[in-house]
Amino acid sequence: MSAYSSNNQPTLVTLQAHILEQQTRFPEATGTLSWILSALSISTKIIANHVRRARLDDVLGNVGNENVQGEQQQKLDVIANEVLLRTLGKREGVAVVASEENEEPVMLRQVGEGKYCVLFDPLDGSSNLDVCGGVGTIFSILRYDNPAHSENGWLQAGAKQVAAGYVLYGSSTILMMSIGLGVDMFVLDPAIGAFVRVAEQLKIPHSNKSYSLNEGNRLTFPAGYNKYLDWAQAHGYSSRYVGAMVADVHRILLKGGVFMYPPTQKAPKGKLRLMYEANPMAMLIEQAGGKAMATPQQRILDIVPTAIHQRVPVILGSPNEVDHVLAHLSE
Ligand code: AHM
Ligand code: MG
Repeated sequence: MSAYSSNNQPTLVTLQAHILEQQTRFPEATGTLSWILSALSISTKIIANHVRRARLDDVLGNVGNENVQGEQQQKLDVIANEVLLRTLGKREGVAVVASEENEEPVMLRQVGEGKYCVLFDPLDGSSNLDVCGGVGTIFSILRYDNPAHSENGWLQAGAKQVAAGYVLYGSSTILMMSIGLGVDMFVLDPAIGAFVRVAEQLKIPHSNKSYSLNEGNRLTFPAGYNKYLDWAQAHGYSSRYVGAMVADVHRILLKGGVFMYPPTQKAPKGKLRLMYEANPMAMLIEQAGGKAMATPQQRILDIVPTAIHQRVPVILGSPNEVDHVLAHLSE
């Protein structure tokens, strides 16, 4: 079904129109959040353009610096980060921005002058860039308008996110977003320069015999993960792993299955970052009817962070598939 010509969807809905439509459901809304979402949309269109042109513009490869996580910064990590900082910096409602690429959150306005904290991973999976693989931007928005928020006020549990989403720069540019009213999907139409809504209220399949994790780390996984993998392989499961969270989670959200990044010897707390990778993905997955856990007892969205770049183990996806993993971890 085309986004432009459906019988039950006579009007074309762009992301902009969708955001304004959802804003009307909150009579007290001032439009500040909508304005921030629109800045994110513009940023990701600019980043999409850089990603498409990366080899032509000779911006592939490392900058030669390490970010705060001790990882090599790619040139496009830096470009994408600057695009987001510049676009969001101008939006009045933004009090704080925090990025995977910056050691400390950047205070733009005091409590009272800005209402929101915007956290992001500007270019997730950027090592995939050199081989033209899928990469993405992940974002999370928290309120920051309470006097209690003044010191490290961004350290809030993911359950408090007011919006979350990601953009996948793949064979097409896809934006997935939730403001707590389900998950909606948009595709960037390069001909008109706008994200066009292609699906509303997306639901993740309950089951799918598919798992996604870096099996190369298997020798140092906690035993329960290996028991799960033995069980899954004996039961005809397929393995799919791109190595870019946005691309891997996008497939799980649409087709079902389970995505995991377990603790390893190299990353004993897991590799993925809680506040701008795991939390936004967990919100989308739960809003689509899935599950997102750090351990059998710990829902990701309930974790109260103690540091902006904190890491967390991740098990998320179809409810039945997450349950299979948790059962093996609990044995
Ligand atoms: P990055 O934010 O530095 O790009 O790292 C995060 C990425 C995720 O996209 C992906 O799930 C994971 O790292 C892959 O890690 P590994 O190469 O260890 O499998
Ligand atoms: Mg990342």
